[in-house]
This record gives sequence, structure tokens and C-alpha cells, in this order.
Amino acid sequence: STTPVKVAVTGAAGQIGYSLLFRIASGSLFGPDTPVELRLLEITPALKALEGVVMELDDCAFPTLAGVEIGDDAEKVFDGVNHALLVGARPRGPGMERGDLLEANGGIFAPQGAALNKVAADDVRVTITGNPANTNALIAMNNAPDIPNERFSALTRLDHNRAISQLSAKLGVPVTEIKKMTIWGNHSATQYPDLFHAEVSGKNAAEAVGDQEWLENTFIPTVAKRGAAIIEARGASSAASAASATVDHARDWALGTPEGDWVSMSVCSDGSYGVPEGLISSFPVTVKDGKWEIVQGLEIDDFSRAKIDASVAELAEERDAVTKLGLI
Ligand code: NAX
Repeated sequence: STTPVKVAVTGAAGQIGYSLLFRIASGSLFGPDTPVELRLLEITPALKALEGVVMELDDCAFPTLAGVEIGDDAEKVFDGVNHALLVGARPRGPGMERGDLLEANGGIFAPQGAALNKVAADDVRVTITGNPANTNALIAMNNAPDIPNERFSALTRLDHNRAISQLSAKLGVPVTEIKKMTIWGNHSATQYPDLFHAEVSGKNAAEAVGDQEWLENTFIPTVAKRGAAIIEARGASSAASAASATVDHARDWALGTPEGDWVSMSVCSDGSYGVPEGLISSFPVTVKDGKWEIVQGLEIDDFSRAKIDASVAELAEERDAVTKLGLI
């Protein structure tokens, strides 16, 4: 029998957790032949609700679910984990400034990074979904000195999937015809969804659209502000789509990206495309044998350059703020 893959999920009693856990347990992440053991972290007051979620997981009798452990102590829950999906975060409350938000999340992601550093498996891969995702990932990474930087990532796959969906609707083509989508920069309103390198049925997507006005004034803001539109319509933030994107991200990182395509992941910059080294920024990446590589050699025109630079400047500001707070 195969040894189960240990997957930690934080914020497991939250809305994303309620969708994500069932996807992982049912085999959507590693396929029908790989058993998974779930390690679920919550804050103490949410443990009772989490017990209820675990009752429902039990009631699904998933063949791939080898076990579930829950707790409020990161060092226990993260023990031996191969994948850590850090979803739980502190949302921005009324009257909270960005600095307050970064500080509150530093109080979560610094100790979680340190706990992973201490007890996670040697091959651990860490994905941060909880916002502000890129900077939370930066904090966790910098508090885990023994885990290689390339094992930390932040989720921009939801933005990537949203961009594919918007383009598919605009051109009336199936999503399967769209390849090489890229989200650059921060998972925030400054993100840059790039159609100049994307392909539709093998042809350049920006040319297939042939409408710079739509690209600039409809496509980019629709993708970047989709989260707010969901809240407006649903009365709650995106959850199932965020869970689905988290599964896509972790699966492609573990099992690889398809030949002739790439995905968007926020990873530690090596200076590619002028993004300062050490920032966790979204790039086009391919994955092989569990290792991501930033796609090299793409030509960046002035329009794209300005968009990437603006989003990266925001990431640099966030890094400076958490540096001042002593979080990294
Ligand atoms: P919820 O508020 O429903 O759930 C968050 C859960 O995290 C709660 O159950 C809370 O008790 C728990 N939690 C808080 N602090 C914790 C800690 N220190 N350790 C363990 N658990 C802790 O939020 P939900 O809708 O599930 O969203 C979770 C996070 O994902 C938020 O930060 C949200 O902003 C972020 N998102 C990120 C997206 C992305 O694309 N990167 C998109 C969706 C989502 O907005």
C-alpha cells in the first residue's frame, strides 16, 4: 500500500476550507490512487465547528482519505506534512489600515513558517491562499530558514483561471483552447493579467481579441476586481472557486504542468523580468518533477512593463512595511 501524502490545511473550518477539504479528500489533488491524510489547523474557538466538518468528511467515506487530525497547535498539526495549504488569515476589519492588516497576519504567518521549519517533511511545499497572500508567503518563507525558498508560493491561480474564463467568454471558445495565460505581480487589484503572451487555438490572444480598448478597460479590471464582484453578488467572498484554484495550484506543482502550456504562480523572484530578487511575485511558470521554473525570454512591451512595474512596486512597499514591523 502507498504511504499517504500528508496535507495540512489552515483555516480549515472557514468557507474555503469547507470546499477545499472535500476536493482533496475525494482525490482531486493527487488522483484516485494516492491516499491522503488531512492535518487541519484552526484557532481554538473554531475547533468545534471543525469537528463538525470532520464528521461530514467521515460521512463521505472517501476511499482516498486515509486519516484526519485536527488541532490548534501548528507544531503538532504540521508534523511531517508534505504539503501545507495556508488558507486561514486575518481579514481586514472595519477601520483597519493596511499596516494593521500586515501586522495581524504577520502574527499568524511568522509562527506558522517557524513551525513548518521545525516539523514539516523535508519535501514540504507551502501554498499561501490567505490574504494578503504574496506578503504572507514572504513572511512565512523568511521565518523558515531551513526550507528552500522555492518551496513557498502564493495563490494567483484563481486570477489566472478568471482570466481564462473571461477570454473564453469574449471569444466564444472553450477554455481548453486557451493556453499560456499569465498573471504578473501581486494578488491584488494591481495584478496584471497578460493577453500578449496567451494563445487561443495556437494564435496570439491579444491579436485574436483585436480590441485594445476591451483589453485595457474591460478585461484587466474585470479580472482584477472579480473578487469584489463576487462579494457584491453573493454576499460572501469567493470560496468554491478559490478552493478549486488552490487544488489546481498544488496539483500542478506536485504533478507538473502540461507540455506546451504554463500556469501562473506567485514564487520567490530570482530577478527575472526585472522583479527584485526575493519578492514573492506572480510569474508564468512550468513545473517538472515537482520543481517550478519561471518561463524565460518573453518580450515585454511598454504597456506590459508599466503594468508589471506598478504591481511589483506594491509588493516592494508591502515588503518594506513588514520589514519595518520586524516580521522578516
Ligand atoms: P473564512 O473567514 O471563512 O475562514 C478563515 C478561517 O481561518 C476561519 O475559520 C478562522 O478561524 C481561521 N483562522 C484564522 N486565523 C487562523 C490561524 N492563526 N490558524 C488557523 N486558522 C486560522 O475565510 P475564507 O473565505 O475561507 O478565506 C480565507 C482566506 O483566503 C482569506 O484571507 C481570504 O482573503 C483569502 N482568499 C484568497 C484568495 C486568493 O486567490 N489568493 C481568493 C479567495 C479568498 O479571498
